[in-house]
Amino acid sequence: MEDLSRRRVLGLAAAGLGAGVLDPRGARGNGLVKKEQRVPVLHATDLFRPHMDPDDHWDLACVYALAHRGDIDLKGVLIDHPPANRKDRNPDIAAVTQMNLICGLFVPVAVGSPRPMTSRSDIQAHASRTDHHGVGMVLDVLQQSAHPVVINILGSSRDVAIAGKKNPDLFAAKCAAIYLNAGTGSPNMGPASKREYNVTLDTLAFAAIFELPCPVYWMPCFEEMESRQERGVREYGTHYKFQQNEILPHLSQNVQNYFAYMFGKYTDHNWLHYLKGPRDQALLSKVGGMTRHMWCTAGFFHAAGYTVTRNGKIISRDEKSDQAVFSFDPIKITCTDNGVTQWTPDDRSQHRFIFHVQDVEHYQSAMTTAMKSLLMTLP
Ligand SMILES: [Ca+2]
Repeated sequence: MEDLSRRRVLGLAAAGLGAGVLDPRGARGNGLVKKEQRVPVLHATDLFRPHMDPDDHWDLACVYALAHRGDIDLKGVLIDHPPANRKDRNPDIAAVTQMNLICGLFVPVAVGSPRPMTSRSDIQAHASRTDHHGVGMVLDVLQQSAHPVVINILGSSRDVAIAGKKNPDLFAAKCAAIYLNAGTGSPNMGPASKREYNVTLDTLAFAAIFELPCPVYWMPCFEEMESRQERGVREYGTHYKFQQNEILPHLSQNVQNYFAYMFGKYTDHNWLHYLKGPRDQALLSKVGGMTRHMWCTAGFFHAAGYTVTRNGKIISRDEKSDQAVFSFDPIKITCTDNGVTQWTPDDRSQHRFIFHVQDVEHYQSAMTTAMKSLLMTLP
């Protein structure tokens, strides 16, 4: 076993994509990394106020922490249109604005399409510019970026799928990778298997992502949906959980207030004064005792050029550590219109990969430790 203490941890991003050592105090400012070296990222998320699943707010904080550190260049936040049956929800522009202010960034926001795809090649030619606000952001970010862009999908696949079908040549040239957080990773998914939530948001869009001419890093949320009891860590599912007070009390007051404003489900417009105001210790203590279920964290590290060891250390993907708790394995995959996936390992595959937990025993604690050290870099 290698001596981790002698290894450089929290190290270099992928070759040519970033440079520097992650400073847990956040002292490494954005100015130390040239902008063109950061990985351009577009973040598509079902981030609502009041929140539905608060994991999207944790994820947003993670990508802002990577942007603040200079690992990624966060090009935009695309927020799904609230589901048709959730008219009490709005895209949480306050959370994005709070994170922009905390990090001194100016990341724009767009809202996704309310129109489900009617086939997996449906480009919704008659949609208004309003309906295609999010689709427009995807196409614009890819067109304007000097370097190929990573796209994170954390909710519906709709807007990215429509954009890809509208301009496949642009995706071939300018989409570095799609990290698709949806579906179930069982190699034996049957036609009657229960669909994962993000798939059900727009099943045809989920299927369409696998047809796009760009790399897809598929991150199934669970291995399968059948066993509802103790959903422990499985090899082909990203799911893990942690108790929020493992991380919350260690974050800056700004970031604690960002989380409290979300957990409090405030729908006032007081986001700025709340952010700068006193900590709501009673609320934070209450939510600190709650378990949070998480899925997407590993993809953020991977896109930024990192992996995570069994001890929760964030290291460069280039280090080829045998201690990495996850990998992305090349596969061949098909997906039906109903969202039923079938995949097999394929060493020749260049553009389709599946998330694979390499260390089932340590994955959950490793991801929690890594997320904590990442979020502690936020000012
Ligand atoms: Ca989500």
